[in-house]
Amino acid sequence: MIKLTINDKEVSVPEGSTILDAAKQLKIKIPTLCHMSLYDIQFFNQSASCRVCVVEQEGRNNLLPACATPVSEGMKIRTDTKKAIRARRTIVELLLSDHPNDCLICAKNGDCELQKIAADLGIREIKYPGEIATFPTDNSSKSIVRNMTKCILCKRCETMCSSIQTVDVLTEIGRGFDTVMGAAFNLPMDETTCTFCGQCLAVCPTGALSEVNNVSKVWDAINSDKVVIVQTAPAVRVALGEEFGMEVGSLVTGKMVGALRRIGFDRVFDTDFAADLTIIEEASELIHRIQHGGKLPMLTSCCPAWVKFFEHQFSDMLDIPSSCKSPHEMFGALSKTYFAEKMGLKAEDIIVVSVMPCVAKKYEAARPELSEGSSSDVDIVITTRELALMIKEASIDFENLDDKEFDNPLGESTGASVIFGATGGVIEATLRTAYEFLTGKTLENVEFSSLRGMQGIKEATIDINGMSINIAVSHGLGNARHLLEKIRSGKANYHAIEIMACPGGCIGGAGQPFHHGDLSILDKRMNGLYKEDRGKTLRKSHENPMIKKLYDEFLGEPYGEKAHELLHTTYVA
Ligand code: HC1
Ligand code: SF4
Repeated sequence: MIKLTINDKEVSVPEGSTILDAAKQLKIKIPTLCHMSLYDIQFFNQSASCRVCVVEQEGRNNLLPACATPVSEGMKIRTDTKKAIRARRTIVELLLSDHPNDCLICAKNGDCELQKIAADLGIREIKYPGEIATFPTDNSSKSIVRNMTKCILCKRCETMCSSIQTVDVLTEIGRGFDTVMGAAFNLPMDETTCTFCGQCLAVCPTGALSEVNNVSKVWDAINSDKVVIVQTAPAVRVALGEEFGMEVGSLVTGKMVGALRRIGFDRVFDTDFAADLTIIEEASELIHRIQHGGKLPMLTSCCPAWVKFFEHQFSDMLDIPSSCKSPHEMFGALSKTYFAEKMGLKAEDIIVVSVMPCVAKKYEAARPELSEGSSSDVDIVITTRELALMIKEASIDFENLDDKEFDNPLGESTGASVIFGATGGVIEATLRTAYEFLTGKTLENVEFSSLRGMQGIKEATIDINGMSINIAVSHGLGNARHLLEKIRSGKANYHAIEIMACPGGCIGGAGQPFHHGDLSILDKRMNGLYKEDRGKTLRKSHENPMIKKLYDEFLGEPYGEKAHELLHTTYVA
């Protein structure tokens, strides 16, 4: 242990700790901007590029960046000297001198860390006005807007994209005043191997990276003469409340339905219904592969960023992911066929809006494979944050709304579908059904605890009728790469694998209220989903009566011809 003092207070910290770590232990606040530590310091950004965290060390003239300076024995640090405070202020003033001041209309207004630090330091003028490095905005993708005029070169996005997601798209390019974070050759985002997971924008401290905002498209749809139906993803209901100051992890399903109705959607349905359907198709596919010598392991395919990742990085293995469309895409396909028929409508009379915790779903909805003729299965995707904006715009008093129920026939769901939103949930839901399909017996204990939690890669062997089924779960694309490389080299012997691109699964999606890698927030959201599962009478997808009706009335056999036509897809290298 290393002993030092900060502001005359003594502290001992492990060797290799930084001054910032030691200050945290003493509960001494040092402002930071570029620094980021995620998931209990499993990952951190230590570029020390902004220097906002400078402190003074007794006996030295130069200031030290607290986030990147290791402690040493006997150090005497002061965080509150005139010199340190003045330097911090000047640094922020210089950052502001090269930053547009359109805060009122910025995508990150209210969530911007530069805005906050400027406010905390009481900055009220642009002290060094002059030329601002200006770059064209990259609007090429359906998911992410890249506005480098707002970039402060903190490199958090690069750390996220390279160290955690291992996609390596974003890096520093250019020199001097022309430096930006971008892809090689400054290619537009939609021409790169970016997965649109959006985790870079979730950690961007300013509005340099933000999601494509589709709110006005939804208002236009609502004000049109089309029938506008909305579906909500499992993870939205345990995070939306945070945008209204409610306790983290609050389950707001009923209020969310009420708000969507007040906004003016013609039908309020649940992606969970389609998640139950996905389970029937995915469990049937898994059983088919096991019984007919098909390709194993089977990988889940509901996460679009993960799909794009394997299409780019593991194109030699395109036969292992399940051919199932993701639940919200299955929902879209059914809305424009099954629901349309029931209502006597044509597909083009219907607009399907998805509310998702994810920004990659925006890109997914535009994939040509996921449409029928000129009609996309899903027309518009908004995130949890965008839905919160709409609720605020409509002046709905969210917290005091009465609980309402989803509409039917696409609103009924079981507990199995709700847990899709947490890492491990999809495979747990699949097992609940596969077990009963394969054995014909009732599964008494439906909770597979070894598949739950935030461990990067989870493994379990489940006995089904004397057969050992090997399962793996990973979340975060770096962990996914690790698993995929094991499979490619023949070192893994799994039957089924669930992969989600975002740490924590969809509860940690880039469209959720910003969680800054705080594990306690992800835990609470996860627990909210497990609570909803436990509260349901039906907890296995194949018990959903509306799904049974759907097969009887419309689809025929699970994994049959019509199901293939509407609910399955293909991948491209
Ligand atoms: Fe997800 Fe899914 S769980 S991908 O994480 O399979 O986004 O919540 O909607 O489609 O159901 C996201 C969440 C979501 C799909 C489902
Ligand atoms: Fe990298 Fe994901 Fe950002 Fe794309 S969206 S640049 S893959 S972190």
